[in-house]
Amino acid sequence: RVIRFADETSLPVLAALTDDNRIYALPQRDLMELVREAEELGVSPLALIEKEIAEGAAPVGVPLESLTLLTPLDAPEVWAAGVTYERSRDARNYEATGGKLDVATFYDKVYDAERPEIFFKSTAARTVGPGQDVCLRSDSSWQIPEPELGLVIGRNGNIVGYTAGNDMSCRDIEGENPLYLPQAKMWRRSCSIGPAVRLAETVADPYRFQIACRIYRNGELAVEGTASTGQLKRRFDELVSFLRRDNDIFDGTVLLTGTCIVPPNDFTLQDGDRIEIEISDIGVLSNTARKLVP
Ligand code: DO4
Ligand code: MG
Repeated sequence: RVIRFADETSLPVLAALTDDNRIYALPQRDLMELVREAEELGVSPLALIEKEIAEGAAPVGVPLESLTLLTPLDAPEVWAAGVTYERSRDARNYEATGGKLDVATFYDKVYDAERPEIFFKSTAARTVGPGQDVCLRSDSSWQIPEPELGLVIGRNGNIVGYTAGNDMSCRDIEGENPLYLPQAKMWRRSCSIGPAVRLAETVADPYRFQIACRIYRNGELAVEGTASTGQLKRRFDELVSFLRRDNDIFDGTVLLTGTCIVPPNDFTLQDGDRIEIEISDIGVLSNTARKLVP
């Protein structure tokens, strides 16, 4: 895995995190620089990291928990796919129809259509990393986190790695009118990614990631859900290919792949709730929800 942390002068340091939790500071400034360098050398990113470690990359002498982790990369853009799991389709139908689950909607249509739903979710400036606050909108009273697997993509559409992401969402704004989707999805600090990027070449089967979401209120577990990327309706390369149709993407773009865990319909996030999103082989992304202070 690859992480970034802040050094004592608050500058970002790129580091490799081994499965037995050893950490090595890498000379590259960020993940995509490492990927480009590996391309130029004709080796894989993992092979380049192994070479750096063999040639003396500095071991970081403190445990992971005591580092100030940053977003694992400055994703220039974060896009998101929607209604890619049955659970998301059913939750959206509930919002849009006031609970009349037998009514067919555009969510049913998009779930079955050839073209997936893909929307613009965030920019680097709106995206936070592990341990940072995500914001709650002041004009919504039905807000949830959406735990999602994120694909880290290179400019040519190659999947470099996988991370965890939170597509914070306002169910009331989206349910009122689908044209309000951008407002239901994008505001200050409405997206988080991290804590690490698992290099794609180290993943045998990306349809076997286990995803868990836990929400703590006043230190007590209030909501818990689990799912697997095996339940995804689409293929990851299919989502990437639609994102790239007649579109330029930048190195390090993140594509969130949709949520498969939705809290109960009577749940809304409150100021101070701590959200944990755990994805197997990636790690735990933890953020606290905070009301926006103008
Ligand atoms: O249709 C709206 C958004 C869907 C979404 O974000 C998801 O399924 O994760
Ligand atoms: Mg989503």
